[in-house]
Amino acid sequence: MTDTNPEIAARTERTRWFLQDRFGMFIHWGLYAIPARGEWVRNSERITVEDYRPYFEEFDPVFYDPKEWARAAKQAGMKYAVLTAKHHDGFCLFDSKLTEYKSTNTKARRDLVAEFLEAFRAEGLKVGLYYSLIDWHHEDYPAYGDLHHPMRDDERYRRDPATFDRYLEYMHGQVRELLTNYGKLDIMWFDFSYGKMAGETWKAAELIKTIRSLQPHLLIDNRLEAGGEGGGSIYTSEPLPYAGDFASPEQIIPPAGVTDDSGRPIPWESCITLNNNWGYAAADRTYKSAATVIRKLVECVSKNGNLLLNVGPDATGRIPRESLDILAEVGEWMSRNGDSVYGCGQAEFPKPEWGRFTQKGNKLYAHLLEENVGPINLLGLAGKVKKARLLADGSELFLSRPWNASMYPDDAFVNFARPEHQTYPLPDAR
Ligand code: JFZ
Repeated sequence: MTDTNPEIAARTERTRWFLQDRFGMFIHWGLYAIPARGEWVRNSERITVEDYRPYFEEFDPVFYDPKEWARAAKQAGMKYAVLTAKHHDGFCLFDSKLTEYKSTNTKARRDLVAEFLEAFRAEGLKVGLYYSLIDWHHEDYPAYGDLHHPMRDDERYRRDPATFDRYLEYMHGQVRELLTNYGKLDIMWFDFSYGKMAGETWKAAELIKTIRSLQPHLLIDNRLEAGGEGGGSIYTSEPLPYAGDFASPEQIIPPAGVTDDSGRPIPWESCITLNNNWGYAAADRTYKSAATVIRKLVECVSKNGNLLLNVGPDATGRIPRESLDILAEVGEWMSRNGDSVYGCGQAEFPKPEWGRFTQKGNKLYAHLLEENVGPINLLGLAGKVKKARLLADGSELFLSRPWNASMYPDDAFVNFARPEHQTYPLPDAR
């Protein structure tokens, strides 16, 4: 199905792989791993450029081995990954010609982005880079030297738009570097817009022209126009050229998926942390269980969305043990049940009371999110199910008319059940 709107038709083409792959790894890593109180620490604790400097002098991630990260992602069943090439603190994990504030000038002496890309591509994963539009280190960025909540940057931008042009040159220049010197990228994840600091304030039309000319297939998120809460022309049937290819709800899964004002589905990706921080936070023990992560992934797919699950490597370059353990457990589930995630989307049947459906072609995947203690009803599916199998081990499930079917209108529902739950004779069970 092609769309008459060329922007939307192009988006549909570009996002095809993305909507198949469904599950990716977000990686927030930078100098803030040293104070280990989250990636906003410079702002939230009002740390001056000078007082933040020792982290740059000290940064020495001796255990950075992106091959290990890539293996953990792949083993978890993730198909792509997005690394913070630059976060709001302005520190660059790549060898930019446009700044001295970069990893190659630290004790690491390494282009961390280049190594990340090589390692993840080698595992067959698609690769993306996060690039912060906000920059607390650049002297022409409104917040420079006087950090307050950036929600008020736009007032200062209005007072002095001239110096801001120099920042834009820098920002556009770095995007050009990333898209020129690092081979084929799959995603650029810009972050983020707010108030006046949105769209054309970033010279977004020009930036997008550059991006599309350098790497036409590249996916971009919607944050050249929006923040984590949504908004922007991606939600209309006339998206602007810089509206982005997918919506990026943050820390929530939209209750009914994401559609535009004409009801057309919009590609989307929820980004969600494993504990309560994006950047490494040593004291944050609030890790989600693997079961919770799996449920969230299934919930996203059941609403046509993706899950970008975050890890925050520590200052030595290692993904925290807790995170690796969760990923391994998720991977164990994915190795058996990945067919119910990859290439799947919203089912043509409403959400059942006992869990979620995902669907791929004529296969309906029933995700039972409660203890399996007896037959499960498939309301509205009578006459529509040929057979049922347990995905994890391929074993046969029995389909039947329920014992009390007479209580319901003809053909209202069928049951499926494990053999051990068949406690009464079922003449037409198979
Ligand atoms: C942003 C970043 O600030 C954060 O550090 C992280 O990288 C996350 C993925 O993205 O988080 C936001 C973005 C926008 C809002 C709040 C947090 N917002 O619009 O309120």
